[in-house]
Amino acid sequence: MYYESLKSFPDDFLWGASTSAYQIEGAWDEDGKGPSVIDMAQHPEGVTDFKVASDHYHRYKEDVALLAEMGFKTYRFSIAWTRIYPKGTVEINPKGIEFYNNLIDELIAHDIEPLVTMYHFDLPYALQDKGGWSNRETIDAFANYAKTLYENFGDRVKYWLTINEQNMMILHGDAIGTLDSNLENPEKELYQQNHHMMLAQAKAMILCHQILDGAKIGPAPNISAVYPATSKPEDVLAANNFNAIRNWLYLDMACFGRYNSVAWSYFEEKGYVPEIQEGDMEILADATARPDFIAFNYYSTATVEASRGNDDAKNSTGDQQIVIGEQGVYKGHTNQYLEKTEFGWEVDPVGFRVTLREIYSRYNLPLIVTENGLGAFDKLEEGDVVNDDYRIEYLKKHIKQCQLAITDGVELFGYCPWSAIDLVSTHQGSSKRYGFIYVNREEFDLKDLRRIKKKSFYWYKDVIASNGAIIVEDKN
Ligand code: BGP
Repeated sequence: MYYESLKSFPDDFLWGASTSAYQIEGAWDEDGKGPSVIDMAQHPEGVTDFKVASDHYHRYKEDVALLAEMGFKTYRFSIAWTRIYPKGTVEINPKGIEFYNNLIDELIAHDIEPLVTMYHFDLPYALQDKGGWSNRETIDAFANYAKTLYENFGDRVKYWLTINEQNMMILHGDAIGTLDSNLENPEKELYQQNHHMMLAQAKAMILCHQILDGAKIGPAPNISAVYPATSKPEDVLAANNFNAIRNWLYLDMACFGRYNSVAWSYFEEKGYVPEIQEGDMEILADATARPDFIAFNYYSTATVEASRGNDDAKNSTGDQQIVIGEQGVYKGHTNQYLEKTEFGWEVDPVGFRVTLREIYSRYNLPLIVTENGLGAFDKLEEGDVVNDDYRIEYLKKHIKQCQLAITDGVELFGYCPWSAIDLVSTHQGSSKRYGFIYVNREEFDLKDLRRIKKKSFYWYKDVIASNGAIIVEDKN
């Protein structure tokens, strides 16, 4: 739809950006922190581990001051479960509570609303050792952890996110580094884990509504509109399949408290039906287990064609944004209309608007974007300059689509691109940068880790100061 004029961003729009604990904090074993699955994982050759990352644990004050300088209204970060409970449950680590108390206080002192993800890929290794999400005990460990967070930080944190990209942990856990390589029947086991995570999320939402007055909680999946490769009905059906498996399975459960029927038929066909114990569906369907809003991460759309069941066997699951396919269900297809980033991720700003519209019309809940951004090999030039015009272009186009979606009637209340500050990518190291702030380190040479404002820092500051107006006025 073409509009003569666009609606403005709401006055209280939450401009900010995101990070996650293990990708930014470092201090991986300091002050009583226990190991997580990420700390114990093998990292791809040639890329750094997460031991020091961006050293935010020691530099959070300087970092928050920089976010405040950009004018952030909110900051989305995650709490490392293993700082709070080094072994996942039972014994609380006071130093972990202290760190996040300090970070939250620092944000509030700078008028920045904390937006907290409870769990961003870093499951405590002590729980993994006992089967991780395959073990039902992890459900209650998560609920207990969530309760501890509400009790300690709920007086100041109003916005909570349960699990970051549960769908990517299920579909691309091998790339992200969360997949337990000992699983005998991985797909079946993963959907069992998925069921347990859904229960954990439901319990955390119920507790949030019970314990905290006025707090809001939502899921944080990675959602991409799925296009059919052609208008051939079989391709459309394949897109429909992938949409159910990639997107709606997760959001239907969170928002409606039931399994998506196409995803369920897929489980039946493939032998992935999870074991459901008595009482599980009641917890999932509980009226107080419903989210107050939906947070989602968006990088690109996905395009698929029909798979007739005789394609080459699937030998890789791609990564978060690279779709391979599954025999007889769907097959990844390169979208010829889209450009790709240096890392092979398709760039689709219009698809962002499509995705926003689809989520909103399906669930009718307020939305916030908790990730969106461009990973690139930034170059530090003489005089501490980083000319990341490509990032500005990417973000500008996506913010414009937010505005169009708002004009379409989508209730969007915030935008938090990935990432606030340079950090370590899930599987492609610290040279794949996303931040507004450059961190002076290389893959294996930690240098001085000093913070340098990129060109996008100054640009985003102007975007926020104008409440997005400079984007609309820009006719390019
Ligand atoms: C999302 C994750 C983030 C983040 C981002 C970029 O899937 O939630 O943790 O890292 O993608 O991905 P990558 O780091 O693989 O480039």
